[in-house]
Amino acid sequence: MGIVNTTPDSFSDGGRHLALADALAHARRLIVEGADILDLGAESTRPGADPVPAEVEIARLAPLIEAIRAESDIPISVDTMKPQVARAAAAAGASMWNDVTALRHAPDSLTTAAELGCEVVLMHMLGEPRTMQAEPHYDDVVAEVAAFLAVRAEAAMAAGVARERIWLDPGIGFGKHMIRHNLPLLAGLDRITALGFPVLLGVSRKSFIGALDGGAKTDARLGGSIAGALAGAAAGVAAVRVHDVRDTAQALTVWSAIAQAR
Ligand code: HH2
Repeated sequence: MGIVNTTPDSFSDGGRHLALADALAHARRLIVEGADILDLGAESTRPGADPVPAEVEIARLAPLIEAIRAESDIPISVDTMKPQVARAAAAAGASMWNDVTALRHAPDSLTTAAELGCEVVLMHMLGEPRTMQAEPHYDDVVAEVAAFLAVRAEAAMAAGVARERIWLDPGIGFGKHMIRHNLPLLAGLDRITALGFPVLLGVSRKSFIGALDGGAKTDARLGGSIAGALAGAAAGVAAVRVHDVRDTAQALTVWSAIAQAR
């Protein structure tokens, strides 16, 4: 899954693809590089990010979705917590709703997902983006994240979302201590895949990579991002959400060729 952030403030690429033409050029590049899904976001979820009004999100996303749709049938996911935005995105041609709040943000999130009939990504986050990195605490991070995701999947199904449309995501970096929580979660991913839903994993350029590698900045985290993607592949995740599609796709191709030769 290739990331297209049409935001002024995303943590690693904010401002680079805010204009429609730039975002479209980036989407085209990711398709050529081997993305199987595009994930479009118009509101940063980085710690401390300011909320974006729904109309602004829609104004950034709908023309971009329509432009991509006009030239490609690649599945389009939209990274938003707002049902109005998910609706507008679906009308423009998106088929997947990636919600970092696991359909908890608005009272009509669950029913909207059911009504749209789209695929949904339910991600784990402790707290909300503005405050999530303030002293997160878990007794057993893998068990708690898995239990949360199982409960949200049940809630989605109870609201009418078809089981086969549900994806789960442990939410690396969302209300997790960089080392104490993210690493056990990555080591315990098989307990998330064991829940029986496709799992999406997002490690690309995240802070724990810098924490492990002498403070490496966002644009110097490709090696760590690929290491995380391969850890996900080894645990059986269905997709990895990445900024650097070409290098990640190559790593996954070689990794799976070796796995098949075993
Ligand atoms: N991570 C980010 C945003 N959305 N969605 C899912 N399902 N999983 C993730 O791990 C995830 C996500 C953060 O990355 P990015 O989009 O690059 O930054 P920002 O939120 O600042 O736009």
